[in-house]
Amino acid sequence: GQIFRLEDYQPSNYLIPEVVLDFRLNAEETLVTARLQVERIARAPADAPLILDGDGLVLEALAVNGTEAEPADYDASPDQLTISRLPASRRFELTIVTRIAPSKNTTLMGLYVSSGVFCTQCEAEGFRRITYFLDRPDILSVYTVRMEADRKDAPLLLSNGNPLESGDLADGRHFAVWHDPFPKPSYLFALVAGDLGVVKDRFTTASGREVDLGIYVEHGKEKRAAYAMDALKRSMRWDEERFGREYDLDVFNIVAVSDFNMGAMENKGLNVFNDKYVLADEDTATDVDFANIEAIIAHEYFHNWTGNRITCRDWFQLCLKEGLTVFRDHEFSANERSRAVKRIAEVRGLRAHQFPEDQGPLAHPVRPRRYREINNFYTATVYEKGSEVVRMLRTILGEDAFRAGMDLYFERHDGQAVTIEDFVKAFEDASGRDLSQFSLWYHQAGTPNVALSSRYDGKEKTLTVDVEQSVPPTPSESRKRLMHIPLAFGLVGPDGTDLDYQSVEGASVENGVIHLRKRRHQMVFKGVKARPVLSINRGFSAPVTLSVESRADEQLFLARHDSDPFSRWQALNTLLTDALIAASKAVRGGKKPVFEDELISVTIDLAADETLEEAFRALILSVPGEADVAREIGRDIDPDAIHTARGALLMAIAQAGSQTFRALYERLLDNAPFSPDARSAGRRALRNTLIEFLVLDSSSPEAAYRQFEDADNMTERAGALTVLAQHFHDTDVGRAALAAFEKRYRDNPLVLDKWFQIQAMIPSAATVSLLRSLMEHPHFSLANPNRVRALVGTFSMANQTAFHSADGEGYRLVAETVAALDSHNPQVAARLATAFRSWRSLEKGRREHARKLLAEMSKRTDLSRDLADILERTLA
Ligand code: BAL
Ligand code: ZN
Repeated sequence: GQIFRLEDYQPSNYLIPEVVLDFRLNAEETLVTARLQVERIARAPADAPLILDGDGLVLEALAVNGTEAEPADYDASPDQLTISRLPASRRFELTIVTRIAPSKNTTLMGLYVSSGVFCTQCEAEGFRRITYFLDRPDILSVYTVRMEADRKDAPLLLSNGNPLESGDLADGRHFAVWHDPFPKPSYLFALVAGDLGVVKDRFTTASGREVDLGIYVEHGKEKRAAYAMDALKRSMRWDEERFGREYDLDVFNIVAVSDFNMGAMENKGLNVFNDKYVLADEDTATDVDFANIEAIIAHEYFHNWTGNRITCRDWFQLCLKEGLTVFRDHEFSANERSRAVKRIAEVRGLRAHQFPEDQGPLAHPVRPRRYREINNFYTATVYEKGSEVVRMLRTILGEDAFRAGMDLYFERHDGQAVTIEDFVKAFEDASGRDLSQFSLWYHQAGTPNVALSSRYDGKEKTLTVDVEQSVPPTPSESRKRLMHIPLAFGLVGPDGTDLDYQSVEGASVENGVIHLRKRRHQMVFKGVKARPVLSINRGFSAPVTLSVESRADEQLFLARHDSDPFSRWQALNTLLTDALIAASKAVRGGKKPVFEDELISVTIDLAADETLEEAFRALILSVPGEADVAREIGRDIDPDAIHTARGALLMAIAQAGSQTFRALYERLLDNAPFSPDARSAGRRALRNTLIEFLVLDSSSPEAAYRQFEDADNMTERAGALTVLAQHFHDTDVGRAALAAFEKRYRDNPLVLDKWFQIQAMIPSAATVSLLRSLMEHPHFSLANPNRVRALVGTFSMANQTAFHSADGEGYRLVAETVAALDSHNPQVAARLATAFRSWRSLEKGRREHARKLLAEMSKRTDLSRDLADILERTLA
């Protein structure tokens, strides 16, 4: 397949300043008439052909300046329309008529039908499935969209921008016209037509613009959109207050659909959402769902400036909008919730999803230099590491200079399609700083490692710190350059407060941040009055791995006393991970794992510490997962040994914490009416972690079953069911709970997804066959991405023992699903296939099973470009 390279970027010879689209909507056959005002750029030769992108299109008619084109003057294939003879004038009009079949579109790209609703998904290259176009993000056009549909089936007709007119037509049909005054790339085009319920509200912007807000959902689900609406209004206000960004149209609409490849899409003025990230109430959504809805509503809304008003020059620049917008939604959530808890959750996510990507065959820079299929680059690296890079930029510049850089970026580039270089330049110009070394974070793949050791001289009152950075090789990048790594730190004194020092040599230190720029730094802190413990990378200021030479008692001290809550969690997490690695080794060597009493007691003490917020204490008790331990081990992994080791640790904590946990669990019971706020969610999170320890300690499912029965909200009900499924799936109680849940929520797809998901995580040799039978369940369907992700995606990402079962049957199940899905929805198939990305780090037997299956799959001749690309890179 063709490889696209950043260095090959060429501006287009033609622009399309204006587009008028006309849709005759019909599920089986939709006619699309596109009237394009085309302009040849001044320096292009007059005979330059115009090559428009298509994907599976049928051309019905083509006219140039209103006259039907001569067949000899153009060439139309499903994937391209080349017009070789064009008017001599630089401006002309093209009229293109295409015929498409929305009901047959299973890829969920372009125009398709989801539960009877016409909707679109055009990012990255879906617009070319609707009409022939210069389908690239640097072609900005003003769109006017006219839609015609059956009034009964589709009383609602929405597109980007503001509504212009609407009315009735003959034969029960009607029409509406929308106009978006802001030039935009084709990937931001959207239309929705169908019969939906709506929640309406209004928002007045800082400068007094009245905006009509609408969230469209299936009839009967309107109440479940209330939280999303509230999150939307808070997001709009926050972007004004924090970044000075106001909304710019008269309407802002969100539509929830049930079949969607991604989480949501930021189409100008008409966001389309996976309904999972809109619909919530206490009976059907967990606190995690509420938090995700808040974050994603914010994310898509924030794109209005970072992505839409200023967009990407080409798809290599994807992180320009995504990394930045993730950073903005993270800051928003931190503002609305607990900053420390939010940060810990972000870092856990980064380590779980981005680190393995960066450390495996699919590693790529935040701004990639090449791709075969851009859909495969909507990755944790582009999004999450991209956000970390922006966070580091703020750490380095400080809040004020960062804001000045953002202001300059908005002012300078509004209405443009730009690059990462443009973005970084705005910060250089606003701050007067040289960010060239820092920019390597965008260009160089791999997770840097920072090795650190320190020694204190009590006589001289000096602390000497030796630091060394290294970046491991990644595919096609064997030699790495030195990075600028900002490490926030503190010298924690005996009483837990940070010690002062008089001066420091060997590296620049500003506002509590060490700036590493060289391979090695030897730093000397002078005038340090007592022996400190070095607390490093506070708040996870840089996305690196650390190798710290420090004693366990120093980490324990930090866990108990660091003034930075993130570092307290990190210190404990490091100790628990090290203990689990040692225990896994013991298990593999046929020994019984043992854990230090002090490690167990600090965990329990922190969980019980009433001065700390409950959500933080819940994170303290969520001991590192099996995948976290596997990642840290890094090679020759035996998932069964890790599972056994972790089980032993949970049991040790459960038994030692027995009394404490019991009392705490009762005390946390909240009789107040449900509220999704962060504090209440924290209490429920802590109760949910405690219930697992209670049932482990008592060896009985009773307490969990009681919580399952008594719960008045989904967080506690699903939490209890998860514990029952994990530990008591083969008991009557476990089976009864699963059956009761299914009966109650059979008709609610989003909740039924949880039922599939919880079973996909069961750590048992029987889970593969359970999954095979669940795939025969009347409510299972490969056509619905949420369902596939809930069952097979969860299995591959969150069931270490069964997915990696030693006989290879877990791999086979996933490989077969990927293969079956590929002809239907390549994007989802390719994403599922990334579950194999760490195959080389497994022990020999499993590695061989995975390799064989991957090799078999990659031999198929009918693979989609999406899947072929993932398989080829995974095997390389
Ligand atoms: N642009 C694709 C969905 C998102 O990141 O918002
Ligand atoms: Zn985004």
